[in-house]
Amino acid sequence: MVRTETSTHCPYCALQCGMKLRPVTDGGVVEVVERTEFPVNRGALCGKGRTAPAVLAAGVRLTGPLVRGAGGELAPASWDEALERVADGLRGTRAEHGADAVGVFGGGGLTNEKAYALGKFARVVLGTSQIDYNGRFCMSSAAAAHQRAFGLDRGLPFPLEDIPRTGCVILVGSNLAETMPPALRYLTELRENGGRLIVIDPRRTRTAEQADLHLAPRPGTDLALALGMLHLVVADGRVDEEFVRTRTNGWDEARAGAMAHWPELVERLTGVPVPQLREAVEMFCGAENGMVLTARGPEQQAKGTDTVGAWINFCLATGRAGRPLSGYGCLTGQGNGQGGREHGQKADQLPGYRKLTDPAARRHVAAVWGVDPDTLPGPGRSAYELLDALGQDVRSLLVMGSNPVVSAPHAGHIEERLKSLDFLAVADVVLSETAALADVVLPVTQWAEESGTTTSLEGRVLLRQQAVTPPEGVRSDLEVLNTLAGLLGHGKGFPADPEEVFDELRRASAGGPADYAGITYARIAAEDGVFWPCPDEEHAGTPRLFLERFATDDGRARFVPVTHRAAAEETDAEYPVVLTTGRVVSQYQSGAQTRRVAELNAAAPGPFVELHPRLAERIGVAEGEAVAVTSRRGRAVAPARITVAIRQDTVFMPFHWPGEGRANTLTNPALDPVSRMPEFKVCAVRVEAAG
Ligand SMILES: Nc1nc2c(c(=O)[nH]1)N[C@H]1C(S)=C(S)[C@@H](COP(=O)(O)OP(=O)(O)OC[C@H]3O[C@@H](n4cnc5c(=O)[nH]c(N)nc54)[C@H](O)[C@@H]3O)O[C@H]1N2
Ligand SMILES: Nc1nc2c(c(=O)[nH]1)N[C@H]1C(S)=C(S)[C@@H](COP(=O)(O)OP(=O)(O)OC[C@H]3O[C@@H](n4cnc5c(=O)[nH]c(N)nc54)[C@H](O)[C@@H]3O)O[C@H]1N2
Ligand code: SF4
Ligand SMILES: [Mo]
Repeated sequence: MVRTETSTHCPYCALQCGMKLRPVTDGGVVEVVERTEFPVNRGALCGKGRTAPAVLAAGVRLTGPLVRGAGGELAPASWDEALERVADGLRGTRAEHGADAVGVFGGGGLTNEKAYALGKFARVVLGTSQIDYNGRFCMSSAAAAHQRAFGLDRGLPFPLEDIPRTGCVILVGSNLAETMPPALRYLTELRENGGRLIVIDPRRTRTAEQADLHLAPRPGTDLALALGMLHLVVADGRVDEEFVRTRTNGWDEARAGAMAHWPELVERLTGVPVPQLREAVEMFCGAENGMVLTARGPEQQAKGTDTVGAWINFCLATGRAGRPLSGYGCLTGQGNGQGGREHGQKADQLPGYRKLTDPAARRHVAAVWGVDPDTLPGPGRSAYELLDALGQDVRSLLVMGSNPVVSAPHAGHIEERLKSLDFLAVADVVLSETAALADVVLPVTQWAEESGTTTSLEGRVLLRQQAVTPPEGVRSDLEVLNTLAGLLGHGKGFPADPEEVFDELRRASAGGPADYAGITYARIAAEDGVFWPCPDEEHAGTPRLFLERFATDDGRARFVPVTHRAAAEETDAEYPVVLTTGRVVSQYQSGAQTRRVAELNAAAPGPFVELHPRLAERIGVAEGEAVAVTSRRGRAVAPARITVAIRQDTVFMPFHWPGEGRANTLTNPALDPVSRMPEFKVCAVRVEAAG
């Protein structure tokens, strides 16, 4: 047997590490082999990437459709029966309650082709405005702030390889060492080159341990912190006046906002001592150039957009933007977190990062789709608002690529809303907690079993190539949409072949902000990825943005005036502790995939509550003992993990598990007014010994 290796990328996070897959049996079993020539990770992988093939195995993944029978149990069914049931369910709702009573919930892990096809399916076949996706819970605040300031949202405006060559990096609320381990190398190299690293995180994480300076603010106070640092920049005369004058608009108003946040006030709000604020400003401004990178810490707040805006203001005022080796960037999270937010599964969006409300965009995309622009619905609800409307305004739902029972804020409530639906269909690779509630479960192919493109956190469009034949009984998401479209009267326009979909996506995106027109499968394979925008096949792609001009009408970046405000839920006598949430290295997201991998479960077997020894002593729990965490929305119980690495007023829970230790039972669905991002990173809780 010929053992050929196939080059592809990891199914999980936005780093999209390159890897090769090598067959180990004739039966479709593969192992991961290093792909050292791929520049981003140079062969390095974290445990999740290394063990990803475990989820390909029968017994772990779904191998046939399931349909809920009269007795209420999910039972095996044929594909014909399952898809007929889905078509009937969606058609029935539409006939009875109108097109907007049918909802679609997508995911940032879907390939560009799938995200594109899903958005088109919703608008053209279902005629519904009610589509959104889990990326709303991810980087939407940074995306909104990017748009506001730069006129364009690409997470990183420069490739990762620039990081080690800048002078100073401020990393805000990113635990890169656990969430993108191979990328830690860029920070290590930065420091080896003499660059400085500042980490801002309420916890002394493995990432914070690498820093020259670690600031540990109270969760939810990043906006004040950024404004306080900008205040010092102004007070110390460190504003880059020339840059502000020639490349930006709106400085006077932004400056006024910062001046209102004097250091002592900021110390009081954040808990970060004034000397540390000064040290951070001196370190950053003392370097020749610098970058500010944010992740979910400051973004997943009900003021996430303004918070990122404040960091962008800080970069603009110091002239650390739109120049080589300087800039603001967001570390996007999901495998296709970047591409998934560009091609139309977002409530207000058309492919190519076009706006659904823009008549020219509607005309362009409608022409590619062969429909009348007037038939395209308008913008729909954001992810949480959509989930919150289930069983009421939205009565049927198709989920593709998300597990909201575990990952949505106020998850107990969302679980009830899902149960109250007239009809729920879930396409997934495993029987997730959300799939377990469905009327129909559609088992779909996974990364190694299909081809498709993803766009990494760098804006680099990558190709995952099929390496194995999927098991019989499993179909791709594109095949599912193709058949459903046919059953619902659209026999054309939904090809199942990914490259055919990509070619259409190229045309649909042409001329838009995220222009993929010049990117082909062949080019990606030959060039280790192509950075968008890439308007034609002769164009080399765009690794670095904004060096000449920003993507606004006049080419200038826009300062946005922002002022600090409190978290949506403040601590009080009844709920005196702050809960924040996040990730551990060995589990991914809702855990639907990684909780099924023995090696990862051994490393991270279950939920926990991280708390400071003082707090543990106060409530009388010892290491490993059960802690009850109660918020206004519910109660969760998990073992104590006691560490001095966290603030005394804060507890941390990872959100990867369902059941009693589900962090999202507690979280607050208060939404950012611009991005509609829920406040995953701050809510008020009470902690007690549960014994
Ligand atoms: N192992 C693993 N890796 C992943 C994922 C995963 O689930 N598991 N998911 C992927 C995805 S989709 C994403 S979005 C990324 C997320 O990547 P990160 O953003 O790095 O992950 P988080 O753990 O959510 O949050 C990062 C840090 O924010 C801190 N934080 C909490 N509250 C605040 C606050 O108010 N202010 C500040 N400044 N910091 C705060 C937390 O203590 C935490 O250390 O990871 C990707 N990679
Ligand atoms: N408390 C708290 N909650 C959070 C966060 C937090 O920091 N704190 N972070 C938020 C963030 S940043 C994110 S990104 C969300 C993520 O939360 P989820 O949206 O739940 O993300 P996943 O667990 O990745 O869910 C993806 C689902 O799709 C399936 N799947 C994978 N690939 C495919 C495919 O190609 N096709 C189909 N049909 N299915 C597929 C997987 O098996 C899994 O069941 O969670 C959010 N929730
Ligand atoms: S860092 Fe992300 S892309 Fe790389 S192997 Fe780990 S999960 Fe996969
Ligand atoms: Mo995410």
